[in-house]
Amino acid sequence: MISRIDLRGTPGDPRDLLPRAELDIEAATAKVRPICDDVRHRGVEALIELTERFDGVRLDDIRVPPAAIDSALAELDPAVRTGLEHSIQRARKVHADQRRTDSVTQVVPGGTVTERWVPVGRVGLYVPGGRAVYPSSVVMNAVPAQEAGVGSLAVASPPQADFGGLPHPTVLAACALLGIDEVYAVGGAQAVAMFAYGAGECARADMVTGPGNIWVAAAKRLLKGVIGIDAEAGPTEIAIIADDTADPGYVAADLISQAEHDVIAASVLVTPSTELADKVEAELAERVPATKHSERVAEALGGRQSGIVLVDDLDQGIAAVDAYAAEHLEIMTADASAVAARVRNAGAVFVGDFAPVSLGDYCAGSNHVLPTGGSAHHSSGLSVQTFLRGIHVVEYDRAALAEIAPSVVALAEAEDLPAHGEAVSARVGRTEGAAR
Ligand code: HSO
Ligand code: ZN
Repeated sequence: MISRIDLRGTPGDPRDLLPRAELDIEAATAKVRPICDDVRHRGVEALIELTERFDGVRLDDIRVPPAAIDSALAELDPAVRTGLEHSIQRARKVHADQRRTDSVTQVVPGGTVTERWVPVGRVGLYVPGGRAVYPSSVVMNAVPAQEAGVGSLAVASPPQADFGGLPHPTVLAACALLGIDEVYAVGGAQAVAMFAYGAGECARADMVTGPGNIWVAAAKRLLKGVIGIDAEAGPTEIAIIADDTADPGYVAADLISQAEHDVIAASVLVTPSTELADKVEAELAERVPATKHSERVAEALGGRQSGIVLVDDLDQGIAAVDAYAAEHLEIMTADASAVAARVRNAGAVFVGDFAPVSLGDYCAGSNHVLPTGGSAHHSSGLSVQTFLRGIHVVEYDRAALAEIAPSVVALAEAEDLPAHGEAVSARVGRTEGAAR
């Protein structure tokens, strides 16, 4: 059911040989454009109409009453509440350590550059509804924003007819635990437009983050520039590099765990051991039919985006996972920490037998919003840094400016921008280009 890709004896860049699905967001942007324009021009009225059309719920008001958020928490299953509390506590611990202190560099006597880290003012957090209701993603988006010091944080999530026209109650309860009381019952592309342009009570935001379906991704791509966005999230991925010391039951369980998200989720095992590959296949054959979402899992594992990749040795295996740049990479080899230290490209790395991806999805303290589709080659997951801007503050006195003036003037002249040089000469007197 899962295919095999044999890289043995084929040195070189394996990037094109590795399985990966592609999502066509471009095609969706044409459909999303009129929706965004409508929200821009007609505000709340448009949001109410679009919500009725797409979610089948007629809203009186887009804002979720704070009392509904409180009662969702009061009615939450205590075990889920404890789980969310653990998730929040651990994520806070890790993300608090990511806060940045300003750096002050004295470039020369009388000349300093300070890098001042300033949080984004207002952030809109999108939380999907429907099949993929992830209160854990509320935690993973809200905690870094809060730890960065974002002053205003609002959530949008589609209303659900089954829940009295409110967003999913566990999402509301997560908001309550995180201290978020500004929640809108709006979903899809129209929610992104609401944050980008503002509508009624919802003031425009500086940035929108959070997962979503293809329409949400298309709206983010379209409105990027009007509003800041996080990275575009594609289908989830797990890659596992494992040798013959790995437990095939653990490997199979973890491949299944991420395949459970979506029929287009990717589960990839990279191994130099055909024996392990055989054992993992046998485990999959046993476990897949028994798992709750077996059809979805079987389709994901059988898709061309998933596979077992055979390599000559761990060196080639590391080269392969580096080329793939998985959202999540598990390492189940002898001396897993040493192998982990050699990995260059991955959204997050999970080391050894007792750090499965699902720990990271909920309660490791790490963030689960991670780069997909190979973007781990150049990007990182969500963090406090995502919600900060570094502002350079430049302070020079007259003597420090005079000292460097010839260089500024020379560079300005070289670029045929003499007025740039004159702005310096006006302060410190005429200079003759770089002399020393
Ligand atoms: N594995 C997903 C996150 C998630 N898992 C949410 C369960 N809930 C993408 O990193
Ligand atoms: Zn997951």
